[in-house]
Amino acid sequence: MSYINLNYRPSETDLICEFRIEPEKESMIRDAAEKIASESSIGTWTEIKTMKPRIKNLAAKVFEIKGNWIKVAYPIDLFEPGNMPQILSSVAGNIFGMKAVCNLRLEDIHWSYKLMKSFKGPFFGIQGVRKLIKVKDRPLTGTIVKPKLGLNEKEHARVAYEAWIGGVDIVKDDENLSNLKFNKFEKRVIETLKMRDKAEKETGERKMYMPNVTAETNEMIRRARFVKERGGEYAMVDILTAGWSGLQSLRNEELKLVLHAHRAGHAALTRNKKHGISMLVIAGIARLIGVDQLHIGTVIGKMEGPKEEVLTIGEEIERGIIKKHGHVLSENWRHIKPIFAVASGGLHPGLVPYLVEELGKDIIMQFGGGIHGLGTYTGAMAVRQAVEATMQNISLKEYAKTHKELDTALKKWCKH
Ligand code: CAP
Ligand code: MG
Repeated sequence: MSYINLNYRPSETDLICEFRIEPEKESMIRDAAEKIASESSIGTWTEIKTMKPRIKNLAAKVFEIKGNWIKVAYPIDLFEPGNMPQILSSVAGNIFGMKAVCNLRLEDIHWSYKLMKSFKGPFFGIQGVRKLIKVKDRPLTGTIVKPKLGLNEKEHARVAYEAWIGGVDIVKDDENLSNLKFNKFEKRVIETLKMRDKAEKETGERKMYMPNVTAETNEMIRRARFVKERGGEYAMVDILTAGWSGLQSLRNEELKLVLHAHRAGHAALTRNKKHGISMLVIAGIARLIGVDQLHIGTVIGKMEGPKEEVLTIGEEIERGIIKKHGHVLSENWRHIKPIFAVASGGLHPGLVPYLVEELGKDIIMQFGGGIHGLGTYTGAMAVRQAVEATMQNISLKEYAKTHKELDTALKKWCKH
C-alpha cells in the first residue's frame, strides 16, 4: 500500500501539512515521505493482517515532493473535532523520532474548516481588546514587572503603578511568576488591581493587569475565575508549559478574560529550522484555540527571530485570508478572529519606530529591562513618548529635545 500519490488533489475537507524532510540520503526522500505519511495516519513499519480495505480511505497522501519539502493531505476523519492534543499526536507525534529521517520539521498546517469550526477561537481578538482598553489605533504598550521573581505582592503592585502612571497601558507578570512563597497569587492580584484602579483614576485612562495564571489546569481555571471575580480583565498563560489541553480548558470556560499567550519554551521546538515545529504552526494553534494576544518575537530584540519568520507569523495571526507563499500554506480563518502580535524581549524606547515600521500598529510592545532600566516611571514615560513621536512621524531624536525621559533612554541605549 502506498502513501504517495502525486496526482492527488486535496479535498476541501482535508487537513494539509507542509514538512521539511531530511533522510540519511537524498535518494531516500520518497521512502521517508512514505513512512512519515504512514506513521502519522494509519500505518506502522510493516503491512499488517488486521488492515481492512475501508480503513485505507483514512490513509494520508503525500501529494507533493519538492526537494526536501513535502505536502501531506490527511482525511478529516482521522481527527477528533475540538481535540487539539489528538490532532497533534497524529501530525506532530511519533514522526519526529523516526529513524527514516535525521531531521523533520512541521512547517505549516492548513486547517480544514470542518476542524476549524470545532474550536472557539479568540473571544476578544484585536478589535475586542482595543474596545476594552479604549485605544483606537496606536500600538499598545506594556511592561513586565522585573525582577522576574523576588518582589513581594505590595512591591510588585507598586512597580505596576509606576508603570501605569508613567504611561503604559498594560502590566504583566513574568512567565515564571505564579504563586510563590514571597509572592502569593491572590494577594498579588488584589494589591495590583488596587493600584490599577488608582492609576486609572489618576490618568483617566484604562489600565490593564495581566496576572500569570499558569498552573495545573484545574488550579489555572480557579485562578482565572478569581481574577474575574476581583474585576480583572486579563489572564496570561504560558501556553507551551501549560499545554494545549490546559489552554483549551481555560478558553472553554468562557470567562470573558482577555487571554495573553506567553510562549516560554517554544524555542525548544521552533528554533532549529531543520527539525521540530515552526512558530507559525504554534501561532496557528494558539489562534485556533482562542488566545487574544501572542508573543511572536521581534527581529531586533534579545530573542532569536528571523525577520521573514516574524513577519509571516504576524500575518498569519492578524489576517483573515492567507495566500500560499513559500512554505506557508493558504488559510481562510473565517470566524477565528485576528489576534494581537506581541513584541517583547530586549526592547527599549529607541526601538519603537523600527517595531512599528516592521510590524505595523496592531501590535503590543512590551518592555521589561527597557523600562525598569531607567527607573519604572521614567522608562514608561520614555516608551509613551517614543510611541507619540512615531505616531506623529517625528524622529525620536527630535522629540527627545523636548521630552527629557525619552532623551534619557536614547542616551542610555542609542549611543550613536
Ligand atoms: C522580556 C521577557 C519576555 C521574553 C519573551 C523576559 O523581558 O519578559 O518573557 O522576552 O520573549 O522574561 O525575557 P525584557 P518572546 O524586556 O527585560 O527582555 O516575546 O520572544 O517570547
Ligand atoms: Mg518574561
